[in-house]
Amino acid sequence: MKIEKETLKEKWLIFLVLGVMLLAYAYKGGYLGTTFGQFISVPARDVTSFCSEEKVEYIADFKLFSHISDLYNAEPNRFGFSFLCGGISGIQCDRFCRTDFVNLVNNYKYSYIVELKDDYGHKIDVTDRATIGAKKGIYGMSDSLLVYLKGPREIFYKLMDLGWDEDSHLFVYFKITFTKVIDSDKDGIPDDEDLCPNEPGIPQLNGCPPECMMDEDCPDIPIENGMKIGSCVNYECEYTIVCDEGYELKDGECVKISPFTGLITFLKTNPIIIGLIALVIIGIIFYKFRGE
Ligand SMILES: [Ca+2]
Repeated sequence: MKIEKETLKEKWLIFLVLGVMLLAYAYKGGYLGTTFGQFISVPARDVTSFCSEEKVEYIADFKLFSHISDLYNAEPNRFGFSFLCGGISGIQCDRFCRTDFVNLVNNYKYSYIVELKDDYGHKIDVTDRATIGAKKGIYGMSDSLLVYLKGPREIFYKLMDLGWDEDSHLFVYFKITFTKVIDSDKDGIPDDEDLCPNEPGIPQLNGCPPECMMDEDCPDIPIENGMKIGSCVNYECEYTIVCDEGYELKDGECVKISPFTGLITFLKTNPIIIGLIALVIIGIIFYKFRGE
């Protein structure tokens, strides 16, 4: 019984420590102020945000705690920045537009630029090495937007090559713009990629509506002495005219086949036979002249 009571005490202690940590976090307004691993939390005061339903933008321009040489020596294999939106006081969420970062990353289009700078205003653009991600916290707490830099060791080599002062502080500037994907006709193809933004369509036609999806969508049409047979080719109806028996297609119409038509067609398509007949005729003429 005695042991159980002591365990209970320790549990309370854990809750107390957690409570103090959470309060400290809430008080600081989304600023954890430490680096854990090679992840650096951006102080909330250093992030400005612009929010509307169509567009959400975050801009941060802040000084890292480390000197360039510290980060260089740390040999980080992953390095990034995050800013957090805490759910305790709500203050942090107000600052970041009460936005769900995971929803933003998954459902909005985004573009960003990331730059590293030193005390003297030298800067390099590392946008092509940056990746954006989002993490959902527990019960809306510590939801974070993450900016990763890939291959940071190479980046720091590059800084040294550029003659940056090892004792200089490292600054980071980033600007992330999320733009809502607007799909007016709700066909799954966003307006800016949709050739027919106000008519529901299909991806194969860049968002334009298809004329047909299968042959049944292109019914056959009876015409005089024949039939227009419809078939669906590349989402458009194509028609072939088939004439009734005894009729042939001429200038888009079915006309009666003349008695000689068959013979002429036969001769046209069999040049060898024409050649043989010609030879026979020539032969007969020669034979006749020879006799005279
Ligand atoms: Ca659309």
